[in-house]
Amino acid sequence: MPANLPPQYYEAEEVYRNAKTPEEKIIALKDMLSIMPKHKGTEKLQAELKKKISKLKEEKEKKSESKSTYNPYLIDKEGAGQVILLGYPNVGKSSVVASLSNANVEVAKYPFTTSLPLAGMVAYEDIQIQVIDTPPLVPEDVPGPMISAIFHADYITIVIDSSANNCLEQLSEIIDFLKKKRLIREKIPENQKAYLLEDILVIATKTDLSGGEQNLDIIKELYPEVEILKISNKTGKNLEKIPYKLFNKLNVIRVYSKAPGEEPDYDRPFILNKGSSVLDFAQLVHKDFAQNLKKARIWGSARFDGQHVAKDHTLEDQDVVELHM
Ligand SMILES: Nc1nc2c(ncn2[C@@H]2O[C@H](COP(=O)(O)OP(=O)(O)OP(=O)(O)O)[C@@H](O)[C@H]2O)c(=O)[nH]1
Ligand SMILES: [Mg+2]
Repeated sequence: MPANLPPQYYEAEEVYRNAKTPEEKIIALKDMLSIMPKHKGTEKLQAELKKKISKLKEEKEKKSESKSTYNPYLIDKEGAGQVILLGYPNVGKSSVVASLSNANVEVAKYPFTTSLPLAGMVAYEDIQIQVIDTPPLVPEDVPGPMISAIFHADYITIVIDSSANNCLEQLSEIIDFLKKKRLIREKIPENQKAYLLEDILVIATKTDLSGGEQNLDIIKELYPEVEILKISNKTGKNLEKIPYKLFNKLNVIRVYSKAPGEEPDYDRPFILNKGSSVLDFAQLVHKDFAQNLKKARIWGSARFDGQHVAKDHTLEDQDVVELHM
């Protein structure tokens, strides 16, 4: 029986052939699999693709376990989430990380100052967000390990220099690059990491210099869906807004645990994905809790404090939860 594959299948196959990293290959293979019509004629091909995906996943795991293939671009996650800053040379990526954290990043007048990614911890209320300063992104020549680092992060932020003549290009080229890598998409496929264009926060630096307003007006016209935060590392304008914006974009909530008869433990918020349930929280606290969970009480988003809730109750940011085994 002929497979009768649609043209989108061959587009995804092309992406697969050009992929440099296992992450990109897995995405392309998953696309091929979801595009492929499911019938007798494609069964063999489906099985082949699934086998390739699991082999790539295995390879990736082995690689991350072995120290010999240590990739300095892949930074272990810490805090409530990992945000990677992407941008052209000299736009002020390192300056943003320096402004917001204690990280020892290098800032200089000339381009290509940063040669390897470096993490800074940025405080937002009672949590820390990990923000990664990166070497400049030149879309036509991005090293494989950097691509892996972009896939590894929980969220992407594009940094542009509002005062630069090529300000528009700084944004459009990176958006096109991320689209090519299937990281910006029009629809997010199930079980795949990708972002809608309107999810992306753009940080426009150097708004203390002239020419920026005009550049950003053009960008707003061409990319009305993109959120642009205008900042200045020099005057400090709007820097204080960044931590909250990033927290929001990470789509996580903070939940505090409370033992029966005791005060809540506000020192150690648990971080969960938005939409998580009481059971998800119990699993994070301890797997025994999850297995033996009888009931839970919550303070915060519930209608009244100490309300009894079911295991599937959806938690909100800053809820306090008391688990009963
Ligand atoms: N006036 C002004 N200068 C800035 C601002 N942000 C950064 N700069 C300057 O721009 C230059 C480049 O800043 P960096 O933070 O090193 O830029 P980068 O994007 O990390 O550069 P690479 O590591 O080379 O990619 C430095 O001279 C900074 O002082 C800003 O908001 N206003
Ligand atoms: Mg830098």
